[in-house]
Amino acid sequence: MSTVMEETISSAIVRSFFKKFENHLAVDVGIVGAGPSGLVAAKYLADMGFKVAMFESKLAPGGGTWGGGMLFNEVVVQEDATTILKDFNISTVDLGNGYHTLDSVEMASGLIFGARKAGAVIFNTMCVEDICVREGVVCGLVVNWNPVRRLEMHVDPVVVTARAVLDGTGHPSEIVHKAVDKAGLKVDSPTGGIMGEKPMWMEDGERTTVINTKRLYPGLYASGMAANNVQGGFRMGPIFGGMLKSGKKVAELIAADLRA
Ligand code: 48F
Repeated sequence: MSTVMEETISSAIVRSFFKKFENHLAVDVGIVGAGPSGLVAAKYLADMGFKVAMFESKLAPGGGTWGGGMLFNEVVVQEDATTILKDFNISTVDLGNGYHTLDSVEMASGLIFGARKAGAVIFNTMCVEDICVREGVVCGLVVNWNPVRRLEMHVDPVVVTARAVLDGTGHPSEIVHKAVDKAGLKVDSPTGGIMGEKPMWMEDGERTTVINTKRLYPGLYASGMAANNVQGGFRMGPIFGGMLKSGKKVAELIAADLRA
């Protein structure tokens, strides 16, 4: 009885995973959450030559993209965001009124594939449970398996150091919460803390998502709904132009700071 194939396959998976993980224990940019804003940021940063690792607590990256609006698997983007989708080779249907529709499955899978192909590495099923702060700079992510967190197992995490940390965790802005509530940092918001997301107002939410995308503290940035939650922006539902533009803006901000 031969078990050569079983041994070969197990060994290949274990070796290649640990090579990948070890190679990303110190990165230029650590992105928490693989939703649309984080994935767009990951692609552009990787395209610029930065070493990018993304940590996504769920099995499937893509965040709130997959389900469209109310599980109708279509989303809407504004005309001026379609250039970003073209960079990912994602198709849209022009409605002729300044808006385009697109298949949410194509959008999620296209953003994931584009970020990965650009060179960003996505560690799915891993959650970030804490941050590192040294000498006034956010400089690392504390990571663990999400099933460990969900089962409340008493298992210590490991640390991934990063020159820049992006909170792309969506509505809860989990990483900025760690910065404010646990590390006691004052972030760049009107109160120095987290203002909290306001109710639905699509037009204002879309406009301010991009404005709210900024460096919050040395080494710490927020994009997408995380940025909106920190600055007290409105929610906007299944329109995604603001998310895409936020991801592109934060990539440019991070790149400029890392090159300075
Ligand atoms: O919420 P999400 O899709 O992020 P986003 O880029 O986009 C928001 C839109 O999807 C939507 C919207 C559009 O109009 O309002 O909500 O702001 O994705 C956030 C991802 O972060 C993961 C989470 O599973 C999701 O896939 N995430 C959250 N907390 C953690 C995390 C964590 N602590 N560690 C790792 N991943």
